[in-house]
Amino acid sequence: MSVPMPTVPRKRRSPEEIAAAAPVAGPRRVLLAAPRGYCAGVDRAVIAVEKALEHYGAPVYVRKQIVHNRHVVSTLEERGAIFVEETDEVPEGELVIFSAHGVSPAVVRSAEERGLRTIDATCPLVTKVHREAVRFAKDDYEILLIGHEGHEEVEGTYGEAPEHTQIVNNPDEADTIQVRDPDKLIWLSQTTLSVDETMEIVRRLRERFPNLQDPPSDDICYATSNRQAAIKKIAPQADLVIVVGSANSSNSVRLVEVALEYGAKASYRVDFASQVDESWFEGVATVGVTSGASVPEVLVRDVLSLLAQYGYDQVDEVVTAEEDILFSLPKELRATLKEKGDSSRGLGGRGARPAR
Ligand code: 2E7
Ligand code: F3S
Repeated sequence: MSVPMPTVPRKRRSPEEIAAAAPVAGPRRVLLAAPRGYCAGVDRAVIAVEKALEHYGAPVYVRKQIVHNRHVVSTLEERGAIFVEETDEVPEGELVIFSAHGVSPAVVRSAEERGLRTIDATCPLVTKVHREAVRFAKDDYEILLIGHEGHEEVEGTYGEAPEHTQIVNNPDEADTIQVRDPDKLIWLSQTTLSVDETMEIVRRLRERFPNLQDPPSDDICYATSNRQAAIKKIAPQADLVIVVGSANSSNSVRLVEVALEYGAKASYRVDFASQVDESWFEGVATVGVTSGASVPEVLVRDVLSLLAQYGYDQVDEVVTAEEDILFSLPKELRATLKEKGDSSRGLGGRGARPAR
C-alpha cells in the first residue's frame, strides 16, 4: 500500500505571470480555518500504532487504513506497519490493530478465531454509536443508519445489528425507504457526515414517520461539526477553498461540499501541496484553507508555503471553536505502557469549548 509522497511542487509560473494573466482586486490573503486537522480519535489511533511499533516491534498489522490519509499510512508503513484489508491476511498469533473507523463484531470474532492479538483503535465516539445500535436493537427498534454504504464506519455500525438496521445514503432514499413499524423507529448516523444534509434527511424521514426517534446524543462528532462550522464562516469570503485531505476521507470530502454550498467560488481537495494547480489562482484574492480530521498539520504548512510563493503571504486564522479533547489510549496498550513505565502519553482533557 506504499504511495509516493510528492512534497516538491512541479515547475510553476511565477506569481507575476499569474497576476498578469488575471489581475486580482485587493491584497492576496489566506483565511486559515480553525479547528482543522487531527481530531482526538485520529491522534489516539495514530499514537496507538506508533506505540505498538515501539513496544512490540515491527511488524505490526493494521486492518484497513488506520485513518484515511495517504501520508499517515505511508509514514507508518515506513516504520514497519503492515496494512491489510482483512484479518485473514494476518499470520496466526500476530498483533493486529483495528482502525479508528471501527469494526463489526464479526471482524472481532474472526480475529479471535485466528488467535490474533488485537488492539482496538476504534474512536470512542464510534463505539458510542455501536452501543446505541446494540441497545436499540435489543429493545426491538428498527434503526435507520444515515451514512455511506461501503464506508468502514458504516459497515462496523451496521454489523452490530444487521437484522434491525437499514442504511439511508442520501435525502432521496429518505423518501422511498420502507420500514417495518413506523412507531418503533430510531435514526443513528455515521460520525463524519454533512450536518446540514443529515438534518435534511431526518426532516424528510420525519415527514413520513412522525414518531421517528432521535439518537440519545449527536452521532456526528464534535470534530466534524467544528470543521464544517469553521469553513462555513470562511466560504462566503473565499474565491477559492483548498481542503487538505485524502480522496477516501469522508469528512475531508464533506468540507469541499460545505465550502461550495456556503459560497466559495471554487473548492478543491488535495493530498499534497504539489497537487495544487496554479490555474486555480487566476483572479483569486482570498484563499480559504482547511484540512480534514485525519490530516497532519505538516501538510497544511506545505500548502501555506506554496501559497506564499504565489503572493498569498498574509495568513489570518479564523477561529470558530477551541478543542481540548484527548482520548486515553486503547486499553490493551495502556497495560503494556504501564508495565514498561512509558508515561509519554498522558490521559487527558475533555470538551470542546466555543471560541471567544
Ligand atoms: C475515524 C472516524 O480517517 P478519516 O479521514 O475518516 P472518514 O470517516 O472521514 O473517512 O478521518 C478521521 C476519522 C473520522 N471518523 C476516523 Cl469513525
Ligand atoms: Fe472520532 Fe470524530 Fe475523529 S468520530 S476519529 S473524533 S472525526
